[in-house]
Amino acid sequence: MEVGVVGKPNVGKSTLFNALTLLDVPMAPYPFTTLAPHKGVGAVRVPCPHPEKGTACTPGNARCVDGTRWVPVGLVDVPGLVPGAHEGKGLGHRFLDDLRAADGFLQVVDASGSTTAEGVLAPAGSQDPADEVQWLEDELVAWVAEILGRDFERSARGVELDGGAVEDFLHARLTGLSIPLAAIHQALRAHPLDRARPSTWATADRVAFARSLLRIAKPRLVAANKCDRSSPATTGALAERIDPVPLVPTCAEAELTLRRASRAQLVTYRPGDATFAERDAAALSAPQRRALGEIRQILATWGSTGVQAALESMVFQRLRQIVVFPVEDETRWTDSRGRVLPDAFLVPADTPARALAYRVHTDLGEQFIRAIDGRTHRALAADHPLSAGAVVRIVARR
Ligand SMILES: Nc1nc2c(ncn2[C@@H]2O[C@H](COP(=O)(O)OP(=O)(O)OP(=O)(O)O)[C@@H](O)[C@H]2O)c(=O)[nH]1
Ligand SMILES: [Mg+2]
Repeated sequence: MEVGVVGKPNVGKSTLFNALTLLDVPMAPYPFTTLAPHKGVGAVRVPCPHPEKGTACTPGNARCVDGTRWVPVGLVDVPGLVPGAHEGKGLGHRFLDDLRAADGFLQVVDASGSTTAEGVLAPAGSQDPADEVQWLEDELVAWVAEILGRDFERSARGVELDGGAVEDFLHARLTGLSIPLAAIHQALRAHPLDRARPSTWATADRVAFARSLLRIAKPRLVAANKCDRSSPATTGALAERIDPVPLVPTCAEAELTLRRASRAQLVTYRPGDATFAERDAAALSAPQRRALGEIRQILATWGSTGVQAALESMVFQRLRQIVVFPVEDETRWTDSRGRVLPDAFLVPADTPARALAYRVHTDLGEQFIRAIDGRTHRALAADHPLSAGAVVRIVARR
């Protein structure tokens, strides 16, 4: 699972990325601070089932803090895009290829309306963030249409001659974009295109197809950042105007400060929380105390910094992921070495039991006999859809 952090320059993408990953990529109040893509790992929260067994767990990939599992999610921070990037404006489209593997896009906008389309600071409220939600989609569409369109006519004629399926042809052209074949079928249904003669498709047809495909296969969520300089009424109105793209107000700067202060043991704070506590008031400098006071105000207004909520909304609602716990002993919920609930896997909601087996190991998928529900101890067939929080043993031929 990987989420791309995208948007125009100077809106706080790297700040949000640093907050989620606790990495240290450069941030600055001017455009094009980020010049190359950065990868990192954030995490989403789910309840850990270990209390049901009355024992502690032995997490391997996803740490457990006070009964909450933090399940890793890949993140990519890319340089800012400007309108016309597909024609080479700004840094152009050069780095979009680093988003090929992204399953969805977290678009950061400046909710305070104080950054121009090129990322230059302007008076608050002078810019309309709804505009960039629209043009960013156009840029992403142009990117996909361009990948699709490379030498299109000639290749399309080849498929027509061979009598191949147009879906397979399109899928092959978009390999690397991690788009499932089913999404291509769905996007094609949305357009009355001549499937037998793809070579006759005009550029506009490919663009329309790319737009549907992106909406289906790469969900987007808007982080209305710098909300500390906006108001709930303003972000609420923005949310209505960009509907159906969902919006979460965020203050990336506050989240980054809190996470770093927590790492430095200055405060007790868990990402997503509505409050934090100073650990040793005497250890704080006057500016630190002032900054924390301002953050307290932000939390009081908004309920949280929104950063953790934005990532979780992306992963759980937009990408429809759930977390499941594969085990080897369905009674004790352990692996072969006796570790309790060692793994927590993100999988699409309703993943069939056998698909989870493949995720654990190809052999386990191929030799699959049945799965066993760790709570009911009932056998589950290969196509049984798993639900959130399931503890599952896979039984395979050996
Ligand atoms: N007030 C406020 N400022 C913020 C917030 N998040 C980020 N900033 C500031 O916005 C400026 C730009 O932040 P970056 O994270 O570098 O922005 P970016 O989108 O990565 O910019 P590019 O890499 O140039 O595209 C910095 O001065 C940040 O401190 C926020 O939530 N509130
Ligand atoms: Mg940046």
